[in-house]
Formats: sequence, C-alpha cells, structure tokens
Amino acid sequence: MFYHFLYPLHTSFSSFNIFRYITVRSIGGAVTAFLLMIILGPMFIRALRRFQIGQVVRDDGPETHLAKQGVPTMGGVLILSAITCSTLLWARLDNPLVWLLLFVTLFFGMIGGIDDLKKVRKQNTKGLSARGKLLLQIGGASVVGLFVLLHPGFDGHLSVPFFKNISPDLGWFYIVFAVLVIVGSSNAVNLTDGLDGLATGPTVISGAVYLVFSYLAGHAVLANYLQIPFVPGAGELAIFCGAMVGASLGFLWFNAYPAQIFMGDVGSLALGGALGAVAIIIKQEILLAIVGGIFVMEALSVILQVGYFKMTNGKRIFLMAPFHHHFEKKGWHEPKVVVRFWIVSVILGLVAIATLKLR
Ligand code: 57M
Repeated sequence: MFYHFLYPLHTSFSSFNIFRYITVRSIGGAVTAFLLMIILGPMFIRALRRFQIGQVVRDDGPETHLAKQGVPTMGGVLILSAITCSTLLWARLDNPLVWLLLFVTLFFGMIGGIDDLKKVRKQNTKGLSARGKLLLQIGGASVVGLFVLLHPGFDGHLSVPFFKNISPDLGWFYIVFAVLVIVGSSNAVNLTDGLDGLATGPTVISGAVYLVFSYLAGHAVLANYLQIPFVPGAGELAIFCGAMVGASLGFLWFNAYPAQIFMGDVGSLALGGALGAVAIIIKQEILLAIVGGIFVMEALSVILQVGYFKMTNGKRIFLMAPFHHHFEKKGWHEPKVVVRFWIVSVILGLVAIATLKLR
C-alpha cells in the first residue's frame, strides 16, 4: 500500500524514493509485523484467557508437559494477522504472487483454526479428522501448483541445489510435486511445534533464507549471475518473508520457555504451508529440505517410528516421536533441546545460502 500511495510522491520529495526498494520494504515489513506482535501480544493473550482458549495437553506425553495444560493457544491468529497487515502495507498489491501466497497461508491457517477450535470446544485432543484435514490441505496446495504451471513464464522444471546443470522437467507431474512439498512442509512444521519456541526458531531462519532467495529470484541480473531461476515479480515475496520473520520473532517473545502462548495448528499449518508455497513459487523447492532440515528430521522421525512400531508390533526406534520428545525422555531440559535444534537450524540456513555459490 505504501508503494502505491507514498512512492508516487517521490517527484516532490525525493526521499519517498525509498518506498520503491524491495530491501527497504522487506525490512519495513519485518519491523511492522514484529511491533504488531509485541504491542498486541499481551492483549491477545489476556483475551484468549478470558475466552478460555487454552491448550488441552495429551496425558501420554513427557510428564513435564502436563503443567502446560490451559496455556493459551491459537496464537497463530495473531501471527497471521500481523503477516497479512504488514504484507498489505509494504508489498505491491498489483503482484499476483503476493495474493497467491497470502491466500494459501490464510487457507492453511483456516484449516488449522477449525481444528484448534474443535479441540478447545470439545476439550480433547481430537480435532478435524486426519483425512478431512489432508483433503483440505491438498486442495489449497493444488491451487499453487496449478498457478505455477499455468502462469506465463513458469514451468515444471526443478532446481537442484549444488548442481546448476541439472534441472529435471516434471511437466504436469509438477502439480503433484508442489502438493507434496506444501502439504509436507505444513505438516512437518506442525509436528515440530511441540516444545516452547521449537517451531518458531527454525521458521524465523527459514523465512530469512527465503527472503534472500526471493529477492534474488526476482532480480534478473542477480538471478542470472548466480544461475538461479529468474521469476518475475518474486522479489515482492521477500516482503511477505520479512513479515513472516518479524511476526515469528514477535511471537517468540511470548512463546520462549516458559511459553505464555502456543501458536496452535492455525499457526503451524499456515507457516509450514507458506514456506512450502514460497519454495514452489520461486522455484527453490528442494532447497526447502536443507533450510527446513529440522522440520524434515522431525517428520522423518515420526514416519520411521510409526512404521517400525507397526512392523514390529510395538518396538520403537526413538524413546518417543517426534524426535524432540526423545531428547526430553533422555533427560535433556526443554530449553536445551530447543536451543540445540535452533543451532542446527542456523547451520542449515548457512548451508542453504552457500548453495548460491557452490554449484
Ligand atoms: C501436534 N502438538 C503438540 C500446540 C501447538 C503421528 C503422531 C506422531 C502425531 C503427533 C502429533 O499429533 N503431532 C502434532 C503436536 C501440542 O501442541 C499443540 O499443537 C500445536 C501444533 N500443532 O501450537 O497448540 C503439545 O506440544 C507442546 N507444546 C509446547 N510448546 C509449544 O510452543 O510445549 C507445543 C507448542 C502441547 C504442549 O505440550 O500440548 C503435541 O505434542 O501434542 N503425535 C505426537 O506428537 C505424540 N507422539 C506419539 O504418540 N508417538 C508415538 C508413535 C508410535 C506415534 C511414540 O513415539 O511412541 C506425542 N505427543 C504428545 N505426547 N503431546 C506423544 C506424547
């Protein structure tokens, strides 16, 4: 919005030129979203308490989690509001990629929100049916896959990190691939969101890395120089990513151990879906497995544990899945697990950035 209202004034006041720059607007988006979270957070937490929107904790988990019963949940509503307001303020609103990303994020948020409300209302841990949730997720993700294939200038080629000359063309199968990436990413973030700040930290890091990649993908000269796919208009997604980083950092303020609020499925499904969608739109799909390595490891730990559990009639690989519970069961203090996962996430983020030159 600022771009449309303030940038035209640059003819009278040259300093209004800054509203043209994606870098300035990305930082503006991050700071705005962060401030919205910090200012509205306490009020929002009080409102959740008043309306008794508190977490229902499973009784089969690590004992330390029983104390978390009733912690206000659905903080994702505030995260999504901050991301949306900030993106609408700082991004160019004539860019269809921005609208696509906002749509898919809010759609995934809606799925999570319905799930959360069902759990809170019924006061149990069963929300939407797994099948219903998956079908809705597939529907939302297909929109992105279709858009990418049908939009002029986009195609079904994949970028493979570290290999500039390998770019397989998936053709129409790209839609299925896009669905796998977006739905997988959404559910992986959801599985990771089981300790204070655990999902929020890697979301900040992944958002920051994709901010850089979106900026580069939208810049013809830099994309060509770095030999990454040039996606016209992708630069504006850097503003969305900035807003996601700012909102997640602002949320972490309250979600850090001991958490005063959880994001709920409304937050985790939406943030994961958004990361998957950015990866698809800017054609850096496989990179997500590196940047979001923590999410991948958490999801894999569940797949392996459940598979092995079924195959062996009740034997386990980990003390408990997802992976973070394994370390808790081993006696690591919760913040220790979380900070160590963040450290791994930072390193993976750096590796992802390094793929720009190592190819
Ligand atoms: C949801 N949600 C947390 C909060 C958050 C297939 C199976 C492995 C699925 C998995 C599962 O359901 N995972 C997804 C994870 C829950 O948090 C809420 O959910 C939102 C995110 N979706 O925002 O609203 C609990 O996580 C804790 N929490 C924090 N801090 C936070 O900032 O401490 C969350 C956010 C909260 C709180 O305690 O109540 C969750 O874990 O429920 N299932 C599991 O994760 C279960 N694993 C399991 O059953 N493993 C088995 C195998 C054979 C399937 C095994 O290894 O033996 C565990 N989950 C729990 N307890 N809570 C089992 C034990």
